[in-house]
Amino acid sequence: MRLGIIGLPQSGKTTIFNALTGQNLETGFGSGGQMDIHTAVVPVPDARVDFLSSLYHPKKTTYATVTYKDIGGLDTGMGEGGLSGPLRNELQQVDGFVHVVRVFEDENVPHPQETIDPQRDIEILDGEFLLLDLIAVERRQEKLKDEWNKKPDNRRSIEQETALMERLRAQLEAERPLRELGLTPDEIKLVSGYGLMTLKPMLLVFNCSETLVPPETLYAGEAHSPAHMISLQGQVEAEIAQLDAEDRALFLEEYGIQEPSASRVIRLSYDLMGIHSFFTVGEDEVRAWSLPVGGSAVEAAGTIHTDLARGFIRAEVTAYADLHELGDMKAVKTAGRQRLEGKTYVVQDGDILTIRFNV
Ligand SMILES: Nc1nc2c(ncn2[C@@H]2O[C@H](COP(=O)(O)OP(=O)(O)OP(=O)(O)O)[C@@H](O)[C@H]2O)c(=O)[nH]1
Ligand SMILES: [Mg+2]
Repeated sequence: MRLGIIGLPQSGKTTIFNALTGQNLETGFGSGGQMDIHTAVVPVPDARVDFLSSLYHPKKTTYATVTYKDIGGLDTGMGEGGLSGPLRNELQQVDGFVHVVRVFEDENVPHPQETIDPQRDIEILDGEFLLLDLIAVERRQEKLKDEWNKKPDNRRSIEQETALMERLRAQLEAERPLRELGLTPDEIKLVSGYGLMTLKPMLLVFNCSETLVPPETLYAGEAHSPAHMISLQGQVEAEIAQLDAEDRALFLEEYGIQEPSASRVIRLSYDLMGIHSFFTVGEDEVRAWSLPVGGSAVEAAGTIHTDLARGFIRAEVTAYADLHELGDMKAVKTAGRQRLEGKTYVVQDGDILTIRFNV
């Protein structure tokens, strides 16, 4: 899963990229309209993995991961559909967005709109994406008209897609993001080649100064749900991420912080993507794997190895909560809480799986 960190110039994207990834890229330079991209793979913090690891003492512990891309340079033409081709291309390739919105006041850091106004900034970027999508949908509609004349044999599928495009267009003209439409998997597949921006999930991250301001007071629009917003202190978080484990623990204790906001952002952005985790356990490795919500046991097996899907017989399934409650796998089995499931079983978040297979 790849998430693009985006936002207006000087909103703190690179600062928050550093906070999420533990990197130490220079901030404050200003990309000056140039495309400027950094990438890092980040483990998703998960207390369940920590517990499993303490239970099995494996040689290796592997967390689920997300990839963050700090995508700088979204300034020229913003709000006018004027993003450059290469930049648009980068944006189209990520699976979702982390939109960094500036809340912090600092007269040494210029704001492209001069004043601090989070709601306005969100609307500028949303407006840009709505416009890009509208252009893409209109272009596709033109193409479909052509095809109707050129390919009479395909008229059925052309008609279906034309109806879908009409729905998309109506939504965009009402200035609403496409992600709200709740398209079916088939419909999503149909439009997947068009790089539609507002179809991708988006997390709003409000970058505050010394005092945290709750998201609800910063954004009153309807295009984003409160569940997909979070406030943090970018600079403090970036500093925490530079500390080693021991110093970090001391720092958090001193300030009475349960966990860094960066960890919550990582988990939120993982959840936002419509994926969840199942686990495999053993002496060699305790590992979290990502699976789309609704994925089946055989799909989970295939995520581990294609052979496991090909030769799938049964999955031994234990709910994480049962293992956590009963303390070890033997007790789980004795209590009759381990199940054998077939290929079509819908894997639940936190399931511990052992695949029985034969190839
Ligand atoms: N006071 C304060 N300054 C911040 C905070 N976050 C970032 N800054 C400063 O704001 C400036 C811009 O931060 P960057 O992280 O470089 O912003 P950016 O969005 O990556 O900027 P571009 O890539 O140029 O668009 C830097 O000087 C940061 O030190 C914050 O939470 N508080
Ligand atoms: Mg930057």
